[in-house]
Amino acid sequence: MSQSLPTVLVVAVALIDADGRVLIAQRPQGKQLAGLWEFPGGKVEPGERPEDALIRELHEELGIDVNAACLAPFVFASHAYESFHLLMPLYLCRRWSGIVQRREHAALAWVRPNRLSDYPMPPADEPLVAWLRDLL
Ligand code: 523
Repeated sequence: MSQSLPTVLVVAVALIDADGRVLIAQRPQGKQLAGLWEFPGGKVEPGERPEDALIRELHEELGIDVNAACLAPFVFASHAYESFHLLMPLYLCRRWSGIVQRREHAALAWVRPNRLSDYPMPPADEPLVAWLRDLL
């Protein structure tokens, strides 16, 4: 029954470059939802501040450093996966230091907001695209 599913808090980011393109990342083989294009991020560890979790994930996954003051919470995704309910704030970020590198994903892509829907995404991420298109 969906009410008995645990809620898992995941944080994600829309990195936006100077041309208004958004970074999406393809989940690698061997992981849940492999092949789908996600907004980068990951799970918040117990006791961790969500913004700190995102800063940690961006460093690990993309090799960039982000200041918490540059993370603007934008919209929440909420989706019942088979074994847990995902709650995922999407932050916007236009400033970071370092060069984005592919460290953990199968591929990275900088995509114009009106082309994001060309990329198959996890069901939690899909509804976020329309919000971003309206904003950017
Ligand atoms: N999502 C998701 N969208 C999205 C992210 C970053 C994550 O739907 N933009 C889902 C995918 C996983 C769960 O959230 O089911 C946790 O994400 P992540 O990236 O931490 O997943 P895994 O596969 O690395 O999980 P662990 O190996 O358990 O850490």
